[in-house]
Amino acid sequence: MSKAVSLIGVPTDIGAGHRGASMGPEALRVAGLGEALKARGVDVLDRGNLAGPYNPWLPPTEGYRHLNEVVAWNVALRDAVAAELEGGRLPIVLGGDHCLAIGSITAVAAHTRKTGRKLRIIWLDAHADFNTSAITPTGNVHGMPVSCLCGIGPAPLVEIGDRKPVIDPSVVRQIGIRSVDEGERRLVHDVGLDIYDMRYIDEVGMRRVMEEALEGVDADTHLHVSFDVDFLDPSIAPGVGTTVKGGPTYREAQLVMEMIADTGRMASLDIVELNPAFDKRNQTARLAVDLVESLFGKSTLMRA
Ligand code: HAR
Ligand code: MN
Ligand code: MN
Ligand code: MN
Repeated sequence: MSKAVSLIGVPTDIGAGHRGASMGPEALRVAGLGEALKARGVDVLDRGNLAGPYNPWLPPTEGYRHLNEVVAWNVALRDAVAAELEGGRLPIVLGGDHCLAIGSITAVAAHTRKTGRKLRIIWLDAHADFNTSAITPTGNVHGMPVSCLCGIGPAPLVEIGDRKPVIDPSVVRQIGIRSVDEGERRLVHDVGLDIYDMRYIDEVGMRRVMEEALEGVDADTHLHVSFDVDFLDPSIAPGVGTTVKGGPTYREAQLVMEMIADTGRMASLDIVELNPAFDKRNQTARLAVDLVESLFGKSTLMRA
């Protein structure tokens, strides 16, 4: 794992159904993200926040809310993430809502093609984020980043990269899923998306889920982690706009992070959907920092 990281704040809730994820970057800083990583020996550069359009808070047009603004934020993020990867640093995107995974992963996918590495995306979320304008119940683009990356979506988002589609669905492993809309359910089935839903986690346990999700990750793999904080059970993580009950416990979430850290292959990370307007005393931000420490190798004991 690269021991040099860059924090990129992206203060927007442009793709969300509630205001407030725009405060996520600062909440993560206040919770001590940078200091926690430095304490682990990581070289941390905080690049500050990207700039982009304000949220006009309009209803959807043709199935999308704020499409032009979503594109503007994602183009800026794509270029910022690309610059960090080219400089040999591990970008940590401080969201912001999950529409930002479009820009982030677009840069990551291009980088893996340039460097001839394999891409694996671990998508930690309560939601599959595979809606389209035709099936979305809301028009919120934070419910659509995975479909857009897979080439299903509006032209300015599916053509944001060096290649269309930006990724093949086969590189994605979704973990923690427990809220999928009606049309979305059919679509993820049709494209064969690899989804470890909560029922499967209950049945086989998180250890086996992670072994399966990380299978084939090797020295040539760029592992991207897209961490939607609503992945976590709302009893421990209330600070998100779209809570869904029945999520992973504290220990299950820690095990996910520890097993990712054990691969040594994480090369980029999104932390998204943290919404301080819903949080209590910044506890969800502090939990996110705690989990990110594990992603960077913090563990109770030294292991063989
Ligand atoms: N599936 C619902 C929709 O499309 C809710 C999506 C919520 N997405 C996030 N990110 N919070 O996962 O509107
Ligand atoms: Mn690289
Ligand atoms: Mn999400
Ligand atoms: Mn979600």
